[in-house]
Amino acid sequence: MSGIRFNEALQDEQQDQTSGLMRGLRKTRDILTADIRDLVASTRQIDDDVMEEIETRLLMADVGVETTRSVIDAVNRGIEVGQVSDVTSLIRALRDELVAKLTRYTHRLEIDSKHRPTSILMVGVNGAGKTTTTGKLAKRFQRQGYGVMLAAGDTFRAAAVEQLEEWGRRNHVEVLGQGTGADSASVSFDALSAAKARGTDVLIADTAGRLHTQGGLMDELTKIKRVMKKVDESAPTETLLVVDATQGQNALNQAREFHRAIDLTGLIVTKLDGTAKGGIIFAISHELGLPIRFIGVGESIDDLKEFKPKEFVHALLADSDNEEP
Ligand SMILES: Nc1nc2c(ncn2[C@@H]2O[C@H](COP(=O)(O)OP(=O)(O)OP(=O)(O)O)[C@@H](O)[C@H]2O)c(=O)[nH]1
Ligand SMILES: [Mg+2]
Repeated sequence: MSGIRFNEALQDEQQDQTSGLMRGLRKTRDILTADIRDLVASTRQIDDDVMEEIETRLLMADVGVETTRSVIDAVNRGIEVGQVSDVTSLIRALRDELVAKLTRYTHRLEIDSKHRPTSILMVGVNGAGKTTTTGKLAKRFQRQGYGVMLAAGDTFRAAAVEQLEEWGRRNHVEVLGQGTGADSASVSFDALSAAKARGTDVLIADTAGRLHTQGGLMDELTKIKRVMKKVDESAPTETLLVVDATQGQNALNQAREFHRAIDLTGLIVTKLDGTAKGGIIFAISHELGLPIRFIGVGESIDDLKEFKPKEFVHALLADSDNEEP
């Protein structure tokens, strides 16, 4: 990215955050609220049929049974006491309830400059978006002024190391690796040692994709964590599961199993742009109680957004007739 574009990107970050989210969450929004005004207009009131339709849509968007039930109950109470009486107040009530479901999960990923490096271990199934998200995160931290180093811990897939190294060369981010076939734990150990010795702010370690059902490969992640602790007892600072939102309920299973096996500290949910089931965010948060750190809403670098419940919900439930989210 050129210097000028870089500056523009910084200036436009807030705007991008909003418009990128709107674009990225379009498919889910279409299911949830695209024609909600028509729906209410056809019955001229917010009655049981309207609420049932909204309930169905929340379920279709994979929000999850419990969360949907609780949101619908709360909105129904609003209708009873007259707080919800038209489409605008209906959308507002839905938003408030949905935001409330997520606000427990808002902790930001903090970089502690007094304790270098903050180490981030990226894990997840094949193709979830670990490597591209590692790159996007590295750029993000660099923009914020932090020194970043990457560990090419996917030593399994042919060309994975070269892929990351090439990316690092183009983006001026140092990548430490030992080539395909090397021991991933040893790569992470060496990279963390180097980052610590040099006082680098952030080390991000990529890993090979694996299924949560592959016991041996899950053990390898435990080993990676163990050897990182030999360098720094508190490492890895973050163990982030990258899940692909288009996998719906399967993403939820992965989150559950990875958390059980290796104690996650948070999640990154990618490819929300490719699914109408963006509600999976609610189900994952509800069930795991883990913070969602970032969300991916597209393939470009700016499409990795910090997860902010209010912005997220507003982008899902835009009241298109009269406002920006
Ligand atoms: N549309 C969209 N595509 C994404 C997003 N995040 C990642 N991708 C794409 O998903 C594909 C797989 O990404 P990778 O980063 O290679 O996934 P990975 O988890 O490293 O895969 P393995 O190393 O094979 O396990 C790439 O084509 C990415 O561009 C996103 O938020 N939206
Ligand atoms: Mg990868």
